[in-house]
Amino acid sequence: MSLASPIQEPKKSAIDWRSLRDDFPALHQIVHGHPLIYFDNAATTQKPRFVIEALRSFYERDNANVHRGVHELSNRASAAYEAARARAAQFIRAKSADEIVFTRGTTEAINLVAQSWGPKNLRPGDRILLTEMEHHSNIVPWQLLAERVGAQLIFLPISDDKGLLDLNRLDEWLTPQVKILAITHISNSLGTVNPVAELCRRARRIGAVTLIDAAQSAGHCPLDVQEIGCDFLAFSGHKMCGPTGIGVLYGRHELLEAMPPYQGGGDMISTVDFHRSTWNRVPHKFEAGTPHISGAVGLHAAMDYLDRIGRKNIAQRDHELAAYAYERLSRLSGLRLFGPHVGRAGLVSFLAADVHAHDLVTVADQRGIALRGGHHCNQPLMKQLGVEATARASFYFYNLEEEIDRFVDALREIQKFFSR
Ligand code: 7TS
Repeated sequence: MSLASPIQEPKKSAIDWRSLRDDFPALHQIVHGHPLIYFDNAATTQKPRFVIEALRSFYERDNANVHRGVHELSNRASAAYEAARARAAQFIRAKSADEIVFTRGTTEAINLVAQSWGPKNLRPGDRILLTEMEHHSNIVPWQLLAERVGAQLIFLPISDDKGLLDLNRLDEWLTPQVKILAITHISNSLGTVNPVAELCRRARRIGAVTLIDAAQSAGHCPLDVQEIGCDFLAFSGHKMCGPTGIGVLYGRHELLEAMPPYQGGGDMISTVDFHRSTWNRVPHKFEAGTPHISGAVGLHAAMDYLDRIGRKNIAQRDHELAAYAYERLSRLSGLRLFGPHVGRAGLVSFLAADVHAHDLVTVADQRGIALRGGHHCNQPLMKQLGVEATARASFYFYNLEEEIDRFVDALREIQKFFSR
């Protein structure tokens, strides 16, 4: 499919996933003598020409700083930057563009909440509720906050290798001391899709604030912050066909309004005196210094690109690829698979007997297959699973079943080689 022919809500068969690959220049290359198979999409996705062209066009025509000039180029850059904000609001169905703060990515968005909302709202003895499957980016900012204010971190346990949260026991953790629940929507190691709307609903009942880490979901399924009922939501552009260095913090307006600035300088002020300053209105209060203007422009293009394919279709494609990979891998002997059997997001995490995850991905790389091996910034989760690392293949809509076949064949050969 090309972007010249936008598709609204096509049925499964209406999308020619193979021809979509033509939109991605990086997919068509030879690596170590083999056609590239890019299965590291949970780390970052490849970029379509549509996004690359948007960046090029911005730098060739409209490049200027935002919100300060009165000249034509500055006006164009400002308009493009604010259009991206409005598009991001629409993308996650926020009520207003003022609820969208541009950040460097998910990690910075979570740090912003922890450092700005946290100290004002947490007292010694209060609790921060996370889950055992969080990425370090949704653990370490809360550890820094807990140390600063004397709060305590607690973790919702996962069941077992299937990696589901035990909602029957949620009330044991959701006590009145819990002031914030911060959870991942999709686990980057297990592929678990958490029932975030249900979790937010239950947290709200005890008056806790909620934050959703949507790093792995924003580019993979429709997101509606009003339906989820969260207070904050964070995502990164680079994991959804957009550029690196740009991300979004969604925050409910009244919460953002009550929060102090995160960093000082640049456009976040209203007035500055030698000893005192006053703040710009939300969301500019949280955007100190020259922002990543081209990043916002590229993210805008990425959101348009994804919505022309349809995020429902992308979610379905993710499920198809993951189910196919899971089914093929589960027929190999000596393989331990992590995460849910069904309803998984588009990735598989596994360990092969006799082969360290790092060796496995190194040999796979020699066959042109890009996997990831390691703790995936989930060290506490790895400890819970009783492993040091896993190998991971993470898919996006441009991957094909035949790439999974080639990957499974390579895996079989690698197993044979290491078991000698
Ligand atoms: N949260 C989750 C669930 C993630 O998977 C990641 C990155 C982040 C937060 C951080 O995102 P960033 O854009 O701010 O860096 N996950 C991965 C991964 O799985 N492999 O490399 C990065």
